[in-house]
Amino acid sequence: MSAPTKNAKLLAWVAEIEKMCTPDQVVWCNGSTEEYDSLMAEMVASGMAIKLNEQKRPNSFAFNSDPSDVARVENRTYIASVKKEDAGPTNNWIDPAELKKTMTELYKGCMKGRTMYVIPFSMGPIGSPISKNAIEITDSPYVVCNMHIMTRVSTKVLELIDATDEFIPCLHSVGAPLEPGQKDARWPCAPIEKKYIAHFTDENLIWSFGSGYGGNALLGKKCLALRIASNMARHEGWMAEHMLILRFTNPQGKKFHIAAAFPSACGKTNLAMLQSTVPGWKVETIGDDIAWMKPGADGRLYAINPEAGFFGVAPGTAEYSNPMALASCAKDTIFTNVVVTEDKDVWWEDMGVECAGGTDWKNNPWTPDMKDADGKKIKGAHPNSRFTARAANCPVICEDWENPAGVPIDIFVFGGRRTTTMPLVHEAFDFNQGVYMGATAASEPTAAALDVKQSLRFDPFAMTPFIGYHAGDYMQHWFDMGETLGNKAPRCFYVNWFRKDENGKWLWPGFGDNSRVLKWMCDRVEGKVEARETPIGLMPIDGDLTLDGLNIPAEDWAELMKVDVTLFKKTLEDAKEYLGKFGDKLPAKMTEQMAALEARLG
Ligand code: OXD
Ligand code: MN
Repeated sequence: MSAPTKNAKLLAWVAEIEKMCTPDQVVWCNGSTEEYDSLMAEMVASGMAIKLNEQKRPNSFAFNSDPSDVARVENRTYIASVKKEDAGPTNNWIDPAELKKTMTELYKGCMKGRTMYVIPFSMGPIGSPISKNAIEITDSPYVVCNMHIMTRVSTKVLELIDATDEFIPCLHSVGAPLEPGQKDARWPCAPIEKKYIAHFTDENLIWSFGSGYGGNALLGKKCLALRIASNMARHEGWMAEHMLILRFTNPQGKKFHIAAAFPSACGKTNLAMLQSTVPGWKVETIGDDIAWMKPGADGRLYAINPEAGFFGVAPGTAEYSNPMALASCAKDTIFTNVVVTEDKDVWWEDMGVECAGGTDWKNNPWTPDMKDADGKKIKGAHPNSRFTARAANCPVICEDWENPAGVPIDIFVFGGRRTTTMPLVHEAFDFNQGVYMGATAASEPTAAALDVKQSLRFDPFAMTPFIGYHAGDYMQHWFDMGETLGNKAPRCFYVNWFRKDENGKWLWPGFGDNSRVLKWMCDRVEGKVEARETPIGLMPIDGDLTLDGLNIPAEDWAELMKVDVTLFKKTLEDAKEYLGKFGDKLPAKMTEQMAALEARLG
C-alpha cells in the first residue's frame, strides 16, 4: 500500500519500524467507517470478536482478553528519562539506552505473520491549538478499532503533520509473531516479563510491547494524553490532568465548567454524567477521564477533552448509578471481558438486571449461581471489564465538547474515598491551598469503620501512575500555573461523598444528589453565598447547601459538616510523611501550606 503522506520524517520512522518488526504488510489507516467495519468483520471471522445481537446492541462487538492481560501493568510501566531524577519516586525509572536495547531485541521480527497498521490520530479536536497530532503503529486490529472510538483517526492529521513536521510517535506490538501456518491466539499477547510500557520523555516517544489491553495498548490515552503530555505541558505552560470535565448550567442559563480529579473507584464517570436533582440545574458531559488545559487570551484556563470516547469500567454501571453511561453504550460499542448472554447481549456484575447466563469473560459457559471450590460466586465479567463507547453517543454530551477553543474552567474539585475525617465539602482559602488539597488527596484502602490509625493511600491529583516526571516538580508546576492565572485561576474545592456513621451507614446519598454540592460551589463562585471559616477551609453555612426533600437527620448533617481537629491532625501527619518522600523537590509552597494548616489546627 502506498503511503498517503510525503512527510520525510514520518516515512523514515515508519520504514525504520517496518524494518525492525518485519510485518507481512503495512496498512495506513484513514479512520473511515469502511475501515472499521472491515477490520471488525475480519476479527469476527477469525473468532477474536463476537458480533452482538443487532436488535439489542446495534453495531457492537465483544472481546475476551487473555486471562493474563486484563489491566494496566504499572510495574512494567517505565519513565525512561535521560536523568534518573527526572522520573522521581512515583515512577519506575530505567536508563533509556538500556531499555531501547532490550526492547529492540523484543521488537525484532515481532510482527511476523501480521499486518502493521499506521494510525494517524489527533488527541483533541483536529487542529485545535490545544490538540496534539500523533501516529500509533500497531499490529492489533482490536487496537485500531478502539482508537477509532477513543481518538480522532483521520488523514487530515497527516496533512497537519506535513504542515508542522511534528508528531508524537507511539509504537505498539502485542509481541506475538506468527510462524507460517501457525494459528493465531484469540487474544495474542506476550508473557508479563516481556511486557514493557515505555515512555522516552526526553524525545516524546512511546514504545509498548506485549499487551493488547486498554491503557497498555491504546497509546493515546494514559501514555500520551497523561504521561507524555504532562511532561510537555510543564515545559509549555499548560496542564494535562486526570480529570473529568462537565458543564453545570443554572436555571438562568449561566454556565459553569468544572474539572474534577478523583482516584479510581470514586465515581468519576458517574459525576461526569450526573443527573442533577437540583430543579432547573443541568449537567452536560465534556469528558470523563482526561483534561488538557491552557490559559486563553483572556487569562482564564481553557479545557478540552483530548479523547473522543469513554473507556469505562463496566461492572457497577447501572440504570441507578449511571444511566447516561449505560445509554452511551447502547450501540456502536466494543465490550471487553464482559458476559455475552445467550441472546448475544452483554451483562456484568451490578448492572441492575438479572442474567440467566451465557459465556463469561474467560470464554467459558457461565450461570450466575456458579461457585468456585471455596464456595465463592464466580464473577461473569472481569472487575476491570470495559466498554469503549463513542462520546457522541452520550445523551448528555455537551454541544461544546468538541469546541477547539475548549471551555473556561471555573472550578477544580479534588477528592478521595474517606469514611471518616473529610467533610462533605470544603473550599480552599486560595489557589495555593487548593494545590495542597489536590496534592494530599487520599483514599482509605478499604471502606472499614472508624480507625484513625488506618494508613491512607495518597494519590496526588489522582495522577500517581500518570505523572511523566518528578512528582515534586509536578506539584511546583501546579503552583506556577496558579501564579500565571492569578485571580482568574479556578476556585478549588475538596469533596468526600463517602462518609459513614459509626454503624457503617452512608451519611450522604451521593449520585445525582452530588449536584447539590456542585450548586453550592457555583453559588460561591458567583458570590451568592458566604461561607464559614474553619481551620481546614471554607464551609457551607447551614441552609446554603440545599437539602430539600432529602430527609437527612440533623445529626447526620452535623457529622457531614464536622471538622474533627484530632482526626485532621492525624491526616496532616500522614500527609507530611507522604510528601516527605519528595525530598528537596517538595515545593517550598507545599511546606508553607502544611505549616499554615498546622497552625490553624492549633
Ligand atoms: C482508567 C484509569 O482506566 O484511570 O481510566 O485507570
Ligand atoms: Mn482514568
